[in-house]
Amino acid sequence: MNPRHLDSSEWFTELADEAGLAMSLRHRGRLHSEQSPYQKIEVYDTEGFGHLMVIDGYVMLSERDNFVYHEMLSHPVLLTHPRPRRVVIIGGGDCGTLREVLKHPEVTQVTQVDIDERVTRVAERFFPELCESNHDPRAELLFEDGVAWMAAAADESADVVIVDSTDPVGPGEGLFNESFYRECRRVLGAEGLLVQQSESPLIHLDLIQAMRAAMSAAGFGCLHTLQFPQPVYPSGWWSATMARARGPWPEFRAGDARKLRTRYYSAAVHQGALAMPPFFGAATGQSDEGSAHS
Ligand code: AG3
Repeated sequence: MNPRHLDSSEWFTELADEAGLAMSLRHRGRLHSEQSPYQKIEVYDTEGFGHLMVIDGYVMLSERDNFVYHEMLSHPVLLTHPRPRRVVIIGGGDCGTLREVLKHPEVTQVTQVDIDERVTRVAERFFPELCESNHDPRAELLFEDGVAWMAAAADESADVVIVDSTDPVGPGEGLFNESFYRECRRVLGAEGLLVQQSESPLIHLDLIQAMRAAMSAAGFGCLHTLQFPQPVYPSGWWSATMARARGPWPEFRAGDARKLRTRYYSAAVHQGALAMPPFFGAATGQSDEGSAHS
């Protein structure tokens, strides 16, 4: 069967207008739809990717492939920090990142700050496996504005900040600018590490450049973008950008990487993910050897 037109009662489509691109998943029905105080949250029962969460028309995660994104947002940065104890997650309300962070025995405290409690409640119902560690005594879930929370946090009170945000539109917009990064830099001190999901290296290169420029301007002198596949996001190719006040970039703890139970991440994948293609290096100045900065 090769339908010439996609019937919208059977297909969920995310439009990536900026690239003249659409991504569709066939589904058996919409399981949930609500307008929270902040955004529209939907869950579809897809044929090939299990449950699919969509916010304001943008795909957030699918049951089938979210492990790639959540592992790559968490493990590279945590294993680059020599001793990550205090971790802050901004966004991440589905709790998939939180679950990965809690796999690290050195972590003593994780504070997750998502503006929208409804995302977590919907995840508990439709993605229970992602929420299985939510009652870990090290985890604290706050439902507040992440920008305001960061501005009020004490100097040098976190070792790692993970920004698991939506796209830079709607409630996520304030998480992509210099003033937010400046607060992160203050809260992390000289040794701390920041990581943020940074969209597609192929179709959002301009956004990655702007984000890296804002991070540098905020005092993060040493940046590393890494890449991984994420089939349900537009283009299927995604990235995260790690930042630190200055070099040298620490060697990652490859021995500890080998002890983690993961499905995508490994020490070899970590190394490979840091090798960015020539067009990316030409646009950002990051070398493919994983040693350059902005
Ligand atoms: N964070 C969303 C990444 C951006 C997706 N963009 C898009 N579909 N256009 C996902 C949250 C998972 N914890």
